[in-house]
Amino acid sequence: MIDLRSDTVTRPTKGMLEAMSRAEVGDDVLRDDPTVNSLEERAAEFLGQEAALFTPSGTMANQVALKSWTQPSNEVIVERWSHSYNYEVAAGAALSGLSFWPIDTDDGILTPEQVGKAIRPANIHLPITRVVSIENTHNRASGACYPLERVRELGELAHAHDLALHMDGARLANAAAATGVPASQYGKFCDSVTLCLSKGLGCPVGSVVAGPKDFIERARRCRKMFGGGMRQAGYLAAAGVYALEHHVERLAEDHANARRLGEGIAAIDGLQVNLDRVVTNMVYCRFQAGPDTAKQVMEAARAEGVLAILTSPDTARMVTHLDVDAKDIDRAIAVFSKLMA
Ligand code: TLP
Repeated sequence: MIDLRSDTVTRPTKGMLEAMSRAEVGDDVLRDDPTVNSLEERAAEFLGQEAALFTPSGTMANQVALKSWTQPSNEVIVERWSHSYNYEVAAGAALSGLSFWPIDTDDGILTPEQVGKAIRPANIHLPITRVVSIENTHNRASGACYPLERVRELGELAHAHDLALHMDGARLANAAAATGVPASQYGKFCDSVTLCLSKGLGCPVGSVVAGPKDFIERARRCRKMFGGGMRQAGYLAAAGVYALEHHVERLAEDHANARRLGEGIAAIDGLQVNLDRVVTNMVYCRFQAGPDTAKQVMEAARAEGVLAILTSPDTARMVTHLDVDAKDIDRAIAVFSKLMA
């Protein structure tokens, strides 16, 4: 199978499994797990923050961050198609009593002007804006990256209004690889940052959320409340430590494969790819003939061993990762080419 549905589908490599099986562990709820502690220290440094917390998922990392910055009835400014607003089962509303102010963009990237207009004025009728949440890379915007300067501007704006700037950095390592800006530089302008270890970095499980020490203390309590206090989690954290050491540099390969895939797919009649938007490890491809063709071709591709997902009735997303190589990409292009002919 050539599985391009997501970069979450990877299996741990032999080296990673060995590191996991050798891990020294303890009870992490009691703060006794040396491998978790080591991962949290390294992740904090990687993300340019004082401290970090290991969580089972990216969703929990985002939700723990939102809860740690807010009180019920506060508001969070987000991009319309952001993950934390669309794909986390309305957890911000359900678990933290938050409302969201979604902003429409063409490219997933918020501007200070848009955010400035969305901040609520002081008025007894209105919720209090508390957080601006940005996504880097932006999943639904084809893996778009924030320019560092934009993050700096948004940080300044947020702080001038006493708001926290949160970055959903599920794929921040991809943004760093694509822009050449270290993740820690992005992190410097944010109050909190998440990073998924189980996406491009290839771990079976896990994310981190990073921020100032007092924020992480609150986040630790929120994680416990959400049921994310884990015990001998060092076996999982060891995969994260391994990934930070071995799987960051190689993300450039995934980006080169995405470009190869995008160019191959764009050359097929009836399939449309905006190549300007293929900047990290994602390719969004529109079936010009519409949803019926999209569905049929996707089913036929599955039968030929190539998996992708439809993110809307006529558009497929394909994501490259460490379990697909250039040969797999060529095979996927050949399959779509044949099926579209
Ligand atoms: N994204 C998944 C799906 O949920 C859509 C994927 O296949 O891309 N932030 C961003 C930007 C994400 O893309 C995701 C997962 C998360 C957070 C949540 O991570 P998990 O799945 O670990 O809860």
